[in-house]
Amino acid sequence: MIEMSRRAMLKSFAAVPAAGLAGGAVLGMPRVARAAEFSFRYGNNLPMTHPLNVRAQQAADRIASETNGRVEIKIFPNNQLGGDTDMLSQVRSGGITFFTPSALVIATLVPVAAINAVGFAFTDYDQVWAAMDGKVGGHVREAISKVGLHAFERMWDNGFRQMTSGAKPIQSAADMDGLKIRVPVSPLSISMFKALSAAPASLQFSEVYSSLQTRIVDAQENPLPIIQVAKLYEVQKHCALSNHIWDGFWFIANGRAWKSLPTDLQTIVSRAINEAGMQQREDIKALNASVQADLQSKGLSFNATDPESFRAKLRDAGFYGEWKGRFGDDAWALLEGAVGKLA
Ligand code: X2X
Repeated sequence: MIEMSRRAMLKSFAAVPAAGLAGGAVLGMPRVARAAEFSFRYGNNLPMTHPLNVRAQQAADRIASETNGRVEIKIFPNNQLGGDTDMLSQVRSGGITFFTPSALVIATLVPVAAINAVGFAFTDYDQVWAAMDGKVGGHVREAISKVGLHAFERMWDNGFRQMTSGAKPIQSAADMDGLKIRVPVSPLSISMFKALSAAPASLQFSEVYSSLQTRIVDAQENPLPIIQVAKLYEVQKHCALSNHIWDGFWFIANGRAWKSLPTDLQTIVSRAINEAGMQQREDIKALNASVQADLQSKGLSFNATDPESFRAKLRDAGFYGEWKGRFGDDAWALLEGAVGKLA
């Protein structure tokens, strides 16, 4: 019920032309700022404090200034417009113009987008950015364009995902047995955690804190900066440094809205968003150096894991073979070209 009425409201918003919202100067009234020619809404699932939103806001300010106010981007952070699944359908319909889904999430629409999230594929950031700024990323962007969305060139960093739990620490693959763990709404995540004998549950990010608090699940997995900004240390005790998936956000735009922008404005918007993405990567890199100490001081206890036990279990369960088949030989060859032989 609530979902329905919210959607109806969003639709009616989207139908109002930008010029209709601001109103011109009325005789005898103070001058009202001129309405932007292109007024865009950008939704995402993270709090304003995450580097993604800090840098996106700077990009929006830069775009407003470099276009002399012709392009305005308003950010709706923190799932204000609904969860990832809602925002993905809104960006397709044009209800919102921009969205930054994780690769795991956009993969529900563009399956090959999950290729960077194959378990234990990447060992470090040099490998990650060479692949995502190179052929692997190019292949994914091409697939995204086929569903009517525009993906900007530079992917933004979410990070290497780590596992947190409440009851007991996770040290090796054996500890995954039957573990109720929240994962994003993504077929690859479900497949991977099932292959590890866990009991994964797909939940929107907006549900993670409360599902841990009410013990619907006992564990979750996310990069440390997310665990920090979403305060997941308040509802989790242990953190296993598993580095099991590298995850990033694609900055995407509704294809029709993007094409409606004159090329000079497209150039300004692309440059601002891509450069903000590069700075956001540096922010996460800097955070990665300090975030563990901060989380420890807030009561989360950390342990290392035995990565080979996880890889062996995934191999034995046929995980790599299955996903090679699902992504296709071409995409898989690009991934293996970046990280070495996997299956
Ligand atoms: O939902 C998550 O776990 C998050 C925030 O990492 C994603 O966007 C996939």
